[in-house]
Amino acid sequence: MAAPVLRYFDCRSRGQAIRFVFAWHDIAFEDLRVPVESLGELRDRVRDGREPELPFGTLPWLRWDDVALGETLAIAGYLEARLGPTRTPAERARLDMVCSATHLDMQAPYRELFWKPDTHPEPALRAVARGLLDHLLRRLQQLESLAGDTPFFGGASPAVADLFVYESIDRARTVFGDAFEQTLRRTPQMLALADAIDAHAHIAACHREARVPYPVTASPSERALRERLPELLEESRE
Ligand SMILES: N[C@@H](CCC(=O)N[C@@H](CS)C(=O)NCC(=O)O)C(=O)O
Repeated sequence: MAAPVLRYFDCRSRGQAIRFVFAWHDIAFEDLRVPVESLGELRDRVRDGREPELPFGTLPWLRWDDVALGETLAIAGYLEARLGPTRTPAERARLDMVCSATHLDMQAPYRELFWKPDTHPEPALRAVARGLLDHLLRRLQQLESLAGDTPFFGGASPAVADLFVYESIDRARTVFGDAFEQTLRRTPQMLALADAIDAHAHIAACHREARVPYPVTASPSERALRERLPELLEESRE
């Protein structure tokens, strides 16, 4: 059987949760990382019909054996069906709900923060960053209410949805540092879920071997904006 191929930009955005799924399951996959600077080029190729394998002209894209898929949530659903235990329709729907909430509401909103020029006026930038942190806390509290008495949404071991929760938390930890850590302590089950996945040997290896990309988005302003964040968030607490 051929190794799965994941094609995505060399940033976290919609691809990192999927990379963590393969890492957790110790599945060697071809991690085709398109440089973030190539977004324009990809758009040109899609427009000219030179990307026939991408169903909607977007990444991520996964090929595994005879299945080829676009759309992040479809890929997540396929991986859960292929790698997870048999579940009832209600259990599957609950996991889909968690994947969708984390992907659309905890990962996609970084666009609003980073797709801004790095000269963006400070009060506005601070408000967007604070707004995103508050939004993440609300989502974590909602996830905490939804969590049952097992360590993961998937039960005793993580489902794909848990790795989407993990990516949302790990990304926020990396981007917001202490400001997010304080937020996370208010949802102890989500903190425990993230710490348990963090401690897993294959996930720890991804971090240790720098296989998790620094950029969250393809925005050329991201690095400069991130460097300003700790100071901005510190000031907004005063
Ligand atoms: N609904 C799609 C959206 C995918 C998407 O917009 N991907 C971006 C990269 S994060 C892309 O490929 N953009 C190409 C473009 O904007 O032309 C999904 O969830 O996978």
